[in-house]
Amino acid sequence: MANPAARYALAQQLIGQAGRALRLARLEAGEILQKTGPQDLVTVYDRRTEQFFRQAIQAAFPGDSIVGEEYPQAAGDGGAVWYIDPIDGTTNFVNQHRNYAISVGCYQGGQPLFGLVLDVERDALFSAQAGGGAACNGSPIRVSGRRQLPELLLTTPGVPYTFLRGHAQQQALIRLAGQVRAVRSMGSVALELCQVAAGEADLFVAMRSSPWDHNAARIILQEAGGALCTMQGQPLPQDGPSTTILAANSLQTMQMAAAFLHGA
Ligand code: 2AM
Ligand code: CA
Repeated sequence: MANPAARYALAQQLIGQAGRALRLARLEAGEILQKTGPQDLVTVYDRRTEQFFRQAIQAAFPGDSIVGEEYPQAAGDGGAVWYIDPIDGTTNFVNQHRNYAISVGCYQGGQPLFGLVLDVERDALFSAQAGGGAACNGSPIRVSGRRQLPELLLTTPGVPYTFLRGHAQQQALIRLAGQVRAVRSMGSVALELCQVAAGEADLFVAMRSSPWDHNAARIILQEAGGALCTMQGQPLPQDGPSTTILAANSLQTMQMAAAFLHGA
């Protein structure tokens, strides 16, 4: 069995160090690169931060696997699996220097061990260990108790993908946007899921999210009392390619939203 406490302590130490370094970062023009186009950026800081985590984790736990956004998976030999997004919300990092996160999730044998999401510029560390509830900077957090559609705040990280591009739920999502209290978009899967966990948002939809984007925050959301699934109502896979997400402040709200999206 893994040693969750030692891994959790290492993750806390590394995320603190990496956050301090990113707060000091001042991007130069040549340090911003396009991955697939102008809406898909990577910076030298994404790569440097992920290498920092990889080297420290591999040194401490050589049997662990690491799944990160910027480098190919490092396959271990049966230890824990780490999901690392060195910067979630890279576009915000580039244009705002705020509203971006470092996301570190750790699993063993398909079971969650812990999740850490650092809102870097607010220095707000969202955390959860399996079965231990969720916290922000050590203070417990909890989902909201809102249940009625007209009182819900909906967030979505990618407005064009959610509302503008054609997909099976597009029209239903546009109708949903017209019935909830408000729609917000911060542009970070991890931070928006943590907003639901903290009761600051009630419903979340994403048309694409990768394991490193959501595997830390999903533990935090579930420990805070929330629920999540794919847009098709299936359990969110731990691995694999990009997926849709429907997340909510409770199972009840999630089921209500799923029924709305599928015309029930
Ligand atoms: P990133 O900043 O780590 O790239 C912005 O819409 C949100 O969606 C961010 O959390 C962003 O993560 C994520 N995202 C951006 N491109 C993505 C893609 N191709 N697949 C999955 N998630 C993506
Ligand atoms: Ca990223």
